[in-house]
Amino acid sequence: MNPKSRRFRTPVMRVLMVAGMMGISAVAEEITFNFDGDDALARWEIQGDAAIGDAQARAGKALRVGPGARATIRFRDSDGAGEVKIWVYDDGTAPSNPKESRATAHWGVINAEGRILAVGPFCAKYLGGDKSYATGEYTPSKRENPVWKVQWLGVDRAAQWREWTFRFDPEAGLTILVDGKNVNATHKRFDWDKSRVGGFVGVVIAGDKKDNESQTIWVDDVSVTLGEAMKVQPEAATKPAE
Ligand SMILES: [Ca+2]
Repeated sequence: MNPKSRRFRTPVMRVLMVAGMMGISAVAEEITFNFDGDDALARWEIQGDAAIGDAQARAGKALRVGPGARATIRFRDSDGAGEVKIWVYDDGTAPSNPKESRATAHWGVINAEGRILAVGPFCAKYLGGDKSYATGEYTPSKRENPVWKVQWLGVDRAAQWREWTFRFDPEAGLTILVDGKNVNATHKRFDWDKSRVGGFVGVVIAGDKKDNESQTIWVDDVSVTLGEAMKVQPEAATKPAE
């Protein structure tokens, strides 16, 4: 940090402290990851074949997530509101039988109890994972599979960089957007009331199932804004777990 930016930062922090003491919520900080620096994965928990690379990136380098890999980052201990934006490059690779159930690559949020809500080209007999995306939801520690709780989004796959947004508004709940457009803009596809992820603590990017038909995805420019506690919860979260 150069001396000029240090001088700038101190008064800003004082303002935030005063705001906090007065009970005014401070302006939320945006945390960004461009995966370009040597320490780009310092805060991430990496399992399996996920690493920084430059074969595919929006700018500079990107996070390559191979089959069976997982990259996780947590920002707080309890669930809250806020917004997660993830740029993903999905080259469109699909298994030969897309009607066979498959936990494909996926990206999304994780809550305090370790439950994940993510988007991916999930495959099942009632989905079209070779052509489009769905949400999936699961708790890995309970040996659940994301395709057991899927919601078809009606968003076509295309081999290009796309921005996926998970916006948890404390009063309006979760909205999922792709390239800035609400997936529910024309038809209600995603029903948050069916989810048990009522807020988030972090971000998860998971690789495809590991076999001879696997794909690798690329992630760049992840940005996270942490908000206050959620004031509303999805209906499913108010009921006992199945
Ligand atoms: Ca980058």
